[in-house]
Amino acid sequence: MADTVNKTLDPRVNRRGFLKGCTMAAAALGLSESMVPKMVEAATSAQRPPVIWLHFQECTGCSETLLRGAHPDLANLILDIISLDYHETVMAAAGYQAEQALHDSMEKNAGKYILVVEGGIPTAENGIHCKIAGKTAMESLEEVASNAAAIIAYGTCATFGGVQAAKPNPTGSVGVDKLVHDKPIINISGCPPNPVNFLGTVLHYLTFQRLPAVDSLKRPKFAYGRRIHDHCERRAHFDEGRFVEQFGDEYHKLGYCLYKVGCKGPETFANCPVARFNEAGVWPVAVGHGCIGCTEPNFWDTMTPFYDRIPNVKIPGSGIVEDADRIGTKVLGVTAAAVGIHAVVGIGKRLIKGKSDSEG
Ligand code: FSX
Ligand code: SF4
Ligand code: F3S
Repeated sequence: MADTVNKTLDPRVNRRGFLKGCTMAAAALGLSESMVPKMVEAATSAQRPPVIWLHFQECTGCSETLLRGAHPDLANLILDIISLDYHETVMAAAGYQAEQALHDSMEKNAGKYILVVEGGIPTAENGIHCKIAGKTAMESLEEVASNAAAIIAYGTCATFGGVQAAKPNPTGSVGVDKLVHDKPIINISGCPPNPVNFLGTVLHYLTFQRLPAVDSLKRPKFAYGRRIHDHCERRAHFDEGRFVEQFGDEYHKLGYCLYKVGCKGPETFANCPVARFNEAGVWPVAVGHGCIGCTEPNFWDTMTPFYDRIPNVKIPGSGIVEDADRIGTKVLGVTAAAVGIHAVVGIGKRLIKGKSDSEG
């Protein structure tokens, strides 16, 4: 069945992409240069972990972001290091055949498979708002989670309920950890989440045989340990009081800080400014839109209105650097992080070059 799933996807996986993906994940994990070969070794092991991927209440943007063509190397790397036994939106099988695949994998890999959950789980009225193959999402989750080795809740819907949980949450949507209490669970939030964080989590699991360290919301610290605002490329503008007053104004064109047009970066924990999205290396703030806080619980309620500024964040005097030393330290911190990730990408390029040289 893993082959069936993989055959439906772009087969363009190659050594260059493989090393590049491992290097990106190592950089995201904050690992030193010496760990990259160990991760590559773990990723190329013959023992690919079986993965069962369930979909509940969601828009499927999480899978789309992970599998679509902007970064085929990344998608293929993920599909190369795991054995994707069941994934409703990409598997070729349907109906009873698909159900059989699910049960075969659960039986064969009992206690060993990773369960990935995408989407919120409706609990109101005994969960009737989402049914697949005659079972409610609550029943499917309970059944498949019971024999999982670990669970990755992928996306803000699976981690915190997501858009369906916005007030008044008519279906009683919740994240996985509200229903499953006896398994290791990691929350990779974001609407959608960054595939680099999924890859980093899986590679960490393969390399160290355990999930990475998490914060109080079960999010991996390597990805959610810092506020967006603390490593944003527009932070120097914030510190010096240079703000976009409205979208399209001259300050917007100059790339000033988006705080006044609603950026929620000061209250949002994620690595978007460093991990970025797609091969183009962009993220919301880089293309001129504020962060809407999509990695935080209940952001549809707590971060709205999206275009209003967050109250109670101190805005420095316009154009005045109040504390040059403090600001200099912060800017240096951002720069150091950026230099760090580029340095590790450079290591990857050297590894690729070394491999090519030795092959050729
Ligand atoms: Fe939710 Fe994912 Fe947002 Fe969409 O499946 S996190 S609505 S991007 O797709 O679950
Ligand atoms: Fe960046 Fe937003 Fe913070 Fe401004 S408010 S520095 S745009 S994260
Ligand atoms: Fe989401 Fe903000 Fe990143 S909206 S994608 S956490 S910049």
